[in-house]
Amino acid sequence: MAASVARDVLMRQFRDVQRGTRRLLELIPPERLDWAPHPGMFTLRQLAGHLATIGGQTASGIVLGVWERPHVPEELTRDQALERLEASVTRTEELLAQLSDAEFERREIQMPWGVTMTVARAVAALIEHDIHHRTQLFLYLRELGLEVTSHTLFG
Ligand code: NI
Repeated sequence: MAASVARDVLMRQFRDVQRGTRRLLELIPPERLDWAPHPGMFTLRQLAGHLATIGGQTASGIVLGVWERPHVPEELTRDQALERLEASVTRTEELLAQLSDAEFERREIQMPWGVTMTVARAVAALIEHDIHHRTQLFLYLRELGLEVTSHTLFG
């Protein structure tokens, strides 16, 4: 079977995005986990927990058809978020590795919000979602006075 360029590019981008996420999670001041910029927005803990688990949860939906309900424990620590991120990245890669290149590029799946898309497009949507929340975390940390820059993400 021919190697899938689209698959390689998407999976590499997924891993690259997680590396930046990991660097931001490491900078979270543990004493500020309950902080949020505005009432009703994610707290730092909720945001960290969401970023740390969404990959594996989404891969479960994409590959197994089991869409897990996101849940962030109220006492989640920064180190636990980092552990969860590692587990989530591994789980995402292991689940998606179960698919052939043809399935990855062409299998149609139903997303929880009702639209149908290929696995490749769903992985692109997962990455887009990760980048959205990673930018949110970046701004939270800036707001708290930490010296995060594009070098933090890409350096
Ligand atoms: Ni989200």
